[in-house]
Amino acid sequence: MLRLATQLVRQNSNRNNLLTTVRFLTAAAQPKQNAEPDLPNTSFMSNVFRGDVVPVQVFPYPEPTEDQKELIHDMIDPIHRFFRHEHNPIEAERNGCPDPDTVDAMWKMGLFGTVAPAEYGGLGASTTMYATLADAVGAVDLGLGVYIGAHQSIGWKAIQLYGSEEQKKKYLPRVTKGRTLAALALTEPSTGSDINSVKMRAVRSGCGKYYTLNGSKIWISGGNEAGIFTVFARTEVLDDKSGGIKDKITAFIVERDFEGVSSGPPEEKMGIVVSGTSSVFFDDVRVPVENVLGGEGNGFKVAVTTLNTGRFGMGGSMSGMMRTCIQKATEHATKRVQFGRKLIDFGNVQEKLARMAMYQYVTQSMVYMIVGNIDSSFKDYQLEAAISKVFSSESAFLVCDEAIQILGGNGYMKGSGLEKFLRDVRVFRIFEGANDVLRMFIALTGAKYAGSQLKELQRAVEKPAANLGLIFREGSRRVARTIGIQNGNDISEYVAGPLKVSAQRCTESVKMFGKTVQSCLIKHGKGIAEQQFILKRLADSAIDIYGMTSVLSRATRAIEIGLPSAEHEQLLAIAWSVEASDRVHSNLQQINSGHFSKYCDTLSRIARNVSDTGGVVQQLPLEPLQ
Ligand code: MYA
Repeated sequence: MLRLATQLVRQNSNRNNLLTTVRFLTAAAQPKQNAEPDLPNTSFMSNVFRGDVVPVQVFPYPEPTEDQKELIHDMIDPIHRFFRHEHNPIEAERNGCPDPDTVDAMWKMGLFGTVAPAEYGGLGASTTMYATLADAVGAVDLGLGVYIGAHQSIGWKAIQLYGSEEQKKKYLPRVTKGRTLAALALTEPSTGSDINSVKMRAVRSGCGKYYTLNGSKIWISGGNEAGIFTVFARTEVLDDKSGGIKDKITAFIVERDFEGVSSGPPEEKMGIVVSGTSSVFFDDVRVPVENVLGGEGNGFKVAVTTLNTGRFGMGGSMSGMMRTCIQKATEHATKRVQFGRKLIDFGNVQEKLARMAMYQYVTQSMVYMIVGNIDSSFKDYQLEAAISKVFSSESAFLVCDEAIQILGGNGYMKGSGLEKFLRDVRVFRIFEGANDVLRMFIALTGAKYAGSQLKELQRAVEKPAANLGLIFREGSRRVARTIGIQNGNDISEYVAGPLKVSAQRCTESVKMFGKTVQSCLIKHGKGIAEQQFILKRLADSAIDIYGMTSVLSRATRAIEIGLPSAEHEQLLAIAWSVEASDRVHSNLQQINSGHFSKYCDTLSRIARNVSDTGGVVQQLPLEPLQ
């Protein structure tokens, strides 16, 4: 650390700012008081699928440590200044890569190894600090965010999570401080969201010392520059249970220098041009068995866990990007005069700005809730991470679009910077798990958790004598929930006075949600997996409930500690709770309504007609009957 700081001082004139930056990034994550990692499933959202409020991860809002508070105060300006002044997004996009001096400075500051422990060359920063870095980069250039993020959110993440001591010692210092970029090589021509459909093969040699990899990967972020890849391939694995051979996915650490590794040219794409995306080819590549990552046949788990831990980074960068859009829109709305009034004096501009502010607030509140939970050693956050990815990427697109609308013709011009943001942000709804697929993941994972409890109860009812305790407990829990007296299930118990009415809305949403999930499970059983019209609405409701809870918790903190922005945060939380709870109600009412299945059937038939025709079905209204 000392060496890094000294280097920085030598190489950068603004000594105090940069030292503060490094101190900020290295602030250790302190386990929080409320951390109870041993509880069965502390995920707030998993329990919401059962209609239960388990507050441990969400109330109170995660509090920064004293160290972090001090450093946040000192560092925000310097790090923002660094990205604003050392990086020119337009020029970098024109060149198709970041300026080498900017990259050089980022390596020197340790920004490519933020959360890796110091013993492996990283800064040893907390996840909370990483989210703050993502926010700072996102505010300036999402392309640069992906350049750094694809490297450390996912590129070398699996080595940190699953690497043996030898693997960590060998590879982490190279990617954290050794100027070697890392990439996650998962996607294939026939494998997008469906990880299990990976086709690439790795065959173990007769001597058992190496695997031979053959195949190709596409759209790999950083694929053209990376020196180290985490590659996923199918291997034959001895199945412990059956004793037979099974075809399973295995993760490997592959070096570009291994013979037979090559990459294609950077793809031409809509945005995030600064972060190269390319194919990577593996032609009879020999990979030593020591480079198997996370154990043979465990590749699926390695992939999803790596992706889970990376997804909040997107939310961080989206939150920063929205902040810039809001600033630009505000600047215009407060200066531009039309029809004799400033734009900000028009109700419809006010509504746009208010909603933009809410989307940003909800996104940021979710992200810092999740990273606070990760830093507190909670393990169950996969649902929340997926929710924040979906919500933040869609909010950022909307906010940017509305900012362009407020700026009008000026917003459409390249000079505004908003046009680039809109192109850059579009992919965030597609990569790191397409939002449509993640919605299904959220709804199904939650429903499965709720269903496991129903199954337990069903089993208990089959043998009532042996399970009276469970039946009684569950029975009284359900009655209590129905008549609204279940202890701890009322969110208004946890919020500040002015937010109690909003919290009641949230509680009502949770209750209605739990009941709807339960009735869907009873009605469809396992078949729920095929009910995507229902799953989508359940996922949207879950997203809204998590959003409401995050802002109620954060605004409560603001009120209780008397932040200068408390009154504003209170307004944001109140307004958001109205909108979000109305949406939850409407989505769930649709599912519960008698005509829903007919309506879904109509939509399916329209889609079939269109796909059977290969496009729009009807002729122009002017065309004669054929
Ligand atoms: S990289 C490529 C990204 N690719 C993806 O994200 C693929 C998305 N697909 C998936 O996540 C999974 O395949 C899905 C499930 C979710 C579709 N955590 O039968 P299953 C368990 C824990 O449902 P599938 C890129 O884009 C599940 O519970 N467990 O599986 C570049 C079940 O367990 P059990 C999970 O239908 C981006 C079992 O697995 C998870 O096949 C660059 C089977 O489940 C999970 N998530 O798939 C980004 N999923 O058997 C740069 C499933 O016990 C970002 N399971 O019941 C930069 C941002 C800026 C940062 C700035 C920094 C400074």
